[in-house]
Amino acid sequence: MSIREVTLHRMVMTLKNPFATSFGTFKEKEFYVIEMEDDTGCIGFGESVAFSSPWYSEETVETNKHMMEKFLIPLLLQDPIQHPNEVSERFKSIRRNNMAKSALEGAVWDLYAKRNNSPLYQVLGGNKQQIDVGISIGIQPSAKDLLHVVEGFVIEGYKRMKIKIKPGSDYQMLKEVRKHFPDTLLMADANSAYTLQDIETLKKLDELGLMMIEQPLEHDDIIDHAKLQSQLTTPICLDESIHSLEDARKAIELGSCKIINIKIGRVGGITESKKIHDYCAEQGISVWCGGMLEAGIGRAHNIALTTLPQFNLPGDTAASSRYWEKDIIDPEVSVYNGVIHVPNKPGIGYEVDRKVMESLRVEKLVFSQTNPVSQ
Ligand code: OSB
Ligand code: MG
Repeated sequence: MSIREVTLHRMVMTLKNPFATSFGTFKEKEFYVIEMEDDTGCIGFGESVAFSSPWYSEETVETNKHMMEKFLIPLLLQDPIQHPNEVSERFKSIRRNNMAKSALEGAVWDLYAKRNNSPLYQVLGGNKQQIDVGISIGIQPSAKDLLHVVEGFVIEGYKRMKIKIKPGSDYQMLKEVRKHFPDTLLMADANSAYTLQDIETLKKLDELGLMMIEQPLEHDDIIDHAKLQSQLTTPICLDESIHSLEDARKAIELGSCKIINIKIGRVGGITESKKIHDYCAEQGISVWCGGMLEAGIGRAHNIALTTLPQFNLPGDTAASSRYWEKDIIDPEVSVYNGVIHVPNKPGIGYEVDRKVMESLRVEKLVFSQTNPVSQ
């Protein structure tokens, strides 16, 4: 397939409720929708996931734009592509910038599936008609607030509660939740807020029967995580530390984690996500699909990926309405009793609602084979 034109739509969407992590509070999400058209007029969509500032990883919305515009889009427009698996190969000469690469690769996958008139999840080899999902809950001002929020999501039927923690908002808060919800699947996500000096606090969490603790230590560490895991019964799940199959292999070999959160953007695309998934399946390591407060297109890619068999724990892909007044896809992603029904339409399985998208768009850039530099 030959890619004729790539359009970048820069979006700003306001979150319904601010989302607080150990690094700060999000009120809105800025990102690019990637629209990719082939020589037959078929269109695929992707979504960039980097945030406006580089707190989660070094990438930002601006660096995504720079990399796509100056390096990655010209590489895609240059020669035809037979299969989306070739995209990461083609981008190999460019170091890291995984979220920029992944945004484009996602559009290639959608385009490829649509050309073949098949749902993306089937093209990926997924085998689930429905997927189980949990929810990620931001840091709350008090235990009372947290209990109230958790109760709402338990009633909605989400399959597990992930609660953001940081020093000073951890053991006591989670203990209250455990007391009121003895049978709910609970986990914590620290987004790298601790060091080994906090080991006593982290060990106390073992009392609470958590499914796992996500990324307690530094984003670029797998050594201290291995030391910590050897002293905890709670499984460690790595998020920020895993950018590739090689990272996953090393972390598993060292014993740095027992579970991996796969985020398509963080690992550079669906092809790399599948490789990590397959390796974890061989090694008996559970995986689940993380989230980056995506709008509908990114959410749809996550749903397709989650249909692979080793995604055997509930992910963070919640309903569109948890984040947005109005999502950019039609229908929106809906969750009933903690389950998403996987769409059977070609490609990502949801239509992009152009009216909504254009109403929230702040910039549009077009690149074509004849004009690989934006008009
Ligand atoms: O660490 O998984 C994370 C949100 C923003 C950045 C990082 C993370 C998160 C979440 C929410 O936990 C995931 C979601 O609901 O999309
Ligand atoms: Mg995380």
